[in-house]
Amino acid sequence: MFIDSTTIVLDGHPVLREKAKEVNLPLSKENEEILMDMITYVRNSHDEEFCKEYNCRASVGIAAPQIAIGKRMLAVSIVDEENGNVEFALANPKIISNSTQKAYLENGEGCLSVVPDVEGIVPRYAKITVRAYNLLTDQIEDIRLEGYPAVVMQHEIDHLNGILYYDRIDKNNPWAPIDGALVI
Ligand code: K1U
Ligand code: NI
Repeated sequence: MFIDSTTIVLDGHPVLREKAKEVNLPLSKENEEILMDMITYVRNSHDEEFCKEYNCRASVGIAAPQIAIGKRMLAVSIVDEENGNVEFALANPKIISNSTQKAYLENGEGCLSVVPDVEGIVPRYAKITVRAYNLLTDQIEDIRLEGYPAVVMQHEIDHLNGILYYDRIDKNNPWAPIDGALVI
């Protein structure tokens, strides 16, 4: 399936509020293809020409419910020249541990399925360990993440649980800083 902006469902679509279902491992050919198409979309979205042609928004991740597929699969591709690129194509990801310290992006988050952006601080864990099958390595891995990649991963895992980032914003005080949190 070729994914472009027309494939992505927007807030209001019921699949975005459902709990996605675990997939069988090893992945079926069909699920392997969906997950490869998801990581390809995120990689492509870093390319200005691609985004112009397919009217897409640059992104660092996508979760299967965003393409109306209620399965526990997500893709992340973060280009970081200083610390190296971070890429995952995961099935059945589960946060198995987290720091007590919180973290948040100082300018808030965005989402391909939420237009326009909702402003405010989105509290996340500063560090997490995720256990998942990674299609890019063909292995079940324990993945330790901190800072920005940890925030992105939590945003994508939220999609698998029917949660959108604005659910986590304090409605009464959207920009209230969080004591002791890592500000990214
Ligand atoms: O899941 C999604 O809707 C994609 C979303 C992921 C995300 C954004 C912000 C914080 C956590 C997770 C996006 O990628 S929105 C676009 C974006 O953040 C971005 C795009 C290009 C370069 C850098 C960031
Ligand atoms: Ni999102």
